[in-house]
Amino acid sequence: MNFYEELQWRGLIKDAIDIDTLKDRINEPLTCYCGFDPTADSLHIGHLQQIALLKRYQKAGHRVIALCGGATGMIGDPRPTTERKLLTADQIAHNAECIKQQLSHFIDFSHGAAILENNVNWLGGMNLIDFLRDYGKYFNVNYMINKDTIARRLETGISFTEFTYTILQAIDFYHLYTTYDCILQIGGSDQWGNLVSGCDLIRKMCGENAKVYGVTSPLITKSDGSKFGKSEGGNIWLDPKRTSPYEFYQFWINVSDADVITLLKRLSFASVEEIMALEESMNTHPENRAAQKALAAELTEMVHGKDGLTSALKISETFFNGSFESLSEDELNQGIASMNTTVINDGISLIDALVESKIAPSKREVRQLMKTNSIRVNGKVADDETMPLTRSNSLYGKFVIRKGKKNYFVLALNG
Ligand code: 485
Repeated sequence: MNFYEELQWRGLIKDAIDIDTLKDRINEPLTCYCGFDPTADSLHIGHLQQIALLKRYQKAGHRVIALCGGATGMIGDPRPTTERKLLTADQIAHNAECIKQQLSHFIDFSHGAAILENNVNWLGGMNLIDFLRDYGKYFNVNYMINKDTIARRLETGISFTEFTYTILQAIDFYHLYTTYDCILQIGGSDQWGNLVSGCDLIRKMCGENAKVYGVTSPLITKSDGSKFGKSEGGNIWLDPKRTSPYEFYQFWINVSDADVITLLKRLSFASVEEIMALEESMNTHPENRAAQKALAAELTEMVHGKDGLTSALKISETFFNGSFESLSEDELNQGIASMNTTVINDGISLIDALVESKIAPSKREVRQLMKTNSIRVNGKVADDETMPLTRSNSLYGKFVIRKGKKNYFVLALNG
């Protein structure tokens, strides 16, 4: 399998500009880029596929450019539904710093095999008259309003600000083409219109023979049609302060059998053979969840490092069947972040606490549950309903209650 065939096998090619030429050209070294707008202070798993793709290009011997949209972030790529709220210049500058940090965690920019750019460097100081004369002339408004991203906003309305966004992204491609001989832009399928704008602009400015390309990859969707990458609390972020390594690991461990192989192909660096073996194992022994475990371990290590993975595994193991005493306070907090917490008074008996916190509807129910060993307190089966919950038998002031196999709650001592 050559590089192009592998991208295809992995499902990483949706639409492409001039694919017939590119499928050979892509097997020789080239320079390519992908842009990220600093709309938040962290990237999320929706960005992971393009980050991994940049790494794939780099591994295949290509030079990659990660572009931080310090200027485009000030404008906002039109969303399908509504106008974006403008962020302040300070917010964008702060977010851009955070995102650049994150990108350098994934891609090694130190040896010239990769370049980190920010479009504020060429768009930031551009003069309005130059913009309109040098670039605006190449964009036909009739053509622009038929572009997908703009067409679907015509009903609800689109500001002139967002309307011009695609021109700015096109100028970026032109700039990177003339500065770094960058001939390929990649992005998710929602970027198709912007990739076309860029290639069109370069051909108009540099001549029809300019060999430039764009490749989109499909956005990740779930087999049941629901939105991918959101947990109940919102996005799954790459910043451990927003989504802990444990939560991140759990997200991937819980993907369905119907989705896991697609995700491995798209996001993992496991070889074709390794992924096929995991698929085989899923078909013969689905109960082992080997594919989910491999995916979760690889991505957690990629995003949170070896230590992040080690603690995610330890917390998962403890919550599944382990001894809670070995958890650090930070690990305990990662584990309980998404659980329902009730504050209780020091010294309250277990049975009163369970009823007051509505973990069980009545004392009778608590006794019933305890008879079948269905209540665990910090990992241990509870057999004494009168047990007082005090600081000395708590874990950092907390009690993790497990009811049945899967229902977890937290009781936290007051103060
Ligand atoms: O020259 C460029 C300037 C900005 C951009 C790209 C090239 C950013 C782009 N317009 C954009 O909005 N990208 C999204 C973002 O930044 O969050 C997402 C895309 C997704 C994928 C990802 O970035 O929605 O498909 O490309 C990397």
